[in-house]
This record gives sequence, C-alpha cells and structure tokens, in this order.
Amino acid sequence: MKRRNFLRKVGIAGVGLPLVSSNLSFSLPDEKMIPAQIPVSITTWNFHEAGKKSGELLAEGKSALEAVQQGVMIEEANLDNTTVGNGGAPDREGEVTLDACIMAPDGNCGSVAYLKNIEHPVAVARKVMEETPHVMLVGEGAYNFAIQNGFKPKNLLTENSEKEWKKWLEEKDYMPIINIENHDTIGMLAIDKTGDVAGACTTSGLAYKMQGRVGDSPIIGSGLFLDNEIGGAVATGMGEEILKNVSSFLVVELMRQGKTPQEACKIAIERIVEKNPEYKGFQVALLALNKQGEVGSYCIHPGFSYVVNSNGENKNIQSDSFL
Ligand code: SD4
Repeated sequence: MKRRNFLRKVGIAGVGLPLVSSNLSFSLPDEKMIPAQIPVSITTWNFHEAGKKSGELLAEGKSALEAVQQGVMIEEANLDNTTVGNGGAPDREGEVTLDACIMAPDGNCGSVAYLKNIEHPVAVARKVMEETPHVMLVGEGAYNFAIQNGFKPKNLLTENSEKEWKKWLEEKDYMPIINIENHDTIGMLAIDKTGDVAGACTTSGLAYKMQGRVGDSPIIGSGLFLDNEIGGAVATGMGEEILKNVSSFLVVELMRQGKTPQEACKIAIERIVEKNPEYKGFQVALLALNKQGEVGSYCIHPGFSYVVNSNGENKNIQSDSFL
C-alpha cells in the first residue's frame, strides 16, 4: 500500500481525529493562555485521574519528574485506554508495542521504543535515563534491560483489543470514533514547588501500525521536549507529521524567542499544515507550559482537550484549532 493511502486508511484510527465536520463550532474561552498557580501539571486529553495524581504528588512537595512519571503510569495501567500501555491496540501482527520517554529538569532524558510485554514503559525510560549512559533503548534490548531491572513480563493484549484487531483484519477500514472510543496518547508536563519543569509521554502508538513502526512519542524533541529555563511541550496525534517537524522542540524554541505557549503551539501547528496539503486527513495537537506556569495548546481539528491541575483542582480545557 502506498504511504499516503496507509496514512489515510489506517493512521486516522489512532490519532485523535474526531469524526465530525471541520466547521463544528465550539465555545472557546477568549483568552487561551491559561495562567496557573505553581505547582501545576498539564495533561493531554481528558485524563483526569492522571492529572489528579500528579497534582497530589506536587502538593506533597514531590518533584515534577516523580509527578509526571506517576501521573502517566495511571494511564499505562488503565485497561480502558486502548492507546496507552496495558490494553493498547496492537500492531497489524497483533502485538502491543509501546513507546515512552521522560525528561528531567537538568536536560537528562530516557526513552524506550518498540517495547513489548512491559506494562510501564515510562518507568523503564526513567531507568534508562538514570542508570545507563544512553538515552534510548529499543525492542529486545529495552525488554532485556527492563527484565534485568526487575520489571515483570505481562501480556498486554486484552481480550477486547484482540477482538477489535480481528475485526480490523476482516474489515481493514474500521475506524474507531476518536475522542469517544479512544483516549489517545498521554503527554504530561509539570512544574514543582521548586519551579523545576519535567515531562513524560507514553503510548501504544498508531492502532494497527506496521510491525516495527515507532512514532513521535519516544523521540525527544518530537513527542516531548523541555528546557528548564523556558518550559516544555508535548505532542499527540499523527506521529509521522510530528516527527517531520520536530514539533515539541519547535514550540520550546518559539517560547524561548518570547512567544506565549499558545502562540508557540499555533505557529508549530501552522508549520505542519503549511508543509502537508493533506492536513485535513490527520490530527496533531500540541500542548505547552512555560516556566511561569502559563499554558497553551493548539491542534488541527477541533476535539482535543487537556487537563490543567493546579491548586488541588482539575480543569478540562478545549484547545483552539486550525479548522
Ligand atoms: C503516535 N503520537 O504514535 C502517537 C499517537 C498518538 O494520539 O498520539 N495518538 O503517532
């Protein structure tokens, strides 16, 4: 199958494209730059439990690094979430393969990709960061490293995900209704009481992807990037487009140049749109937090929302969109 058709036929299924017309109107707040009180965490989509967990840890005085890791691990363990961790949709061979990364305030980072049978890839990514001289381990090497570090192997393909995959094998054009059936990749950024910024991103990637496919989520600069002096950004959506544009890095660099998180996300989404005339066929959403705790987001299609946790409270906010 030609690449373009593959992206059109399969890609949309896993990347948060809502099956709604692009001119659907939304009631959006006028001011999209959300100032939050520090400590703060922001989380892609409507992952309230993850937001709450990170908020509780931050309130206790835990580090931003700990808060983002523990926060996203909630979704890795959530069997109802078919795009992250345990219960994630498999590739077209029926295997669940996971991608994740984590980044610390000192700029250190760790990542795993194409990791099978381990429920918490973000925890393995953190071990890679802290206990190896490397940034990224993939496939068998990542798995062996996890086992050596005490992680237990686990079958991550749930009955439900297997059933859906078999249905897809028969029909090939079945597309889940995104934002309803799927909850998508979790990316999280946090600022702790000391003002330090950390981030994490974890996913099972595109549903029914080709064997060996790795998206943006474990790639530092694409799925996640931060600079403790500036702030951070995370991405969700069509990984191939995020990779091509190194979008999270771009957002942070734009903030470095003085853009607000909202302006930076908008410019980075516009870059993707400018470069690919087929932008209506996929979703990309970017979410950013600057050092002052200001939050912004922008996406191609309407339908992306995110959770801001500060002051013991979760707020779910609809992102502005290009369409
Ligand atoms: C990927 N970016 O693997 C991920 C998928 C995703 O919302 O974010 N879905 O391409």
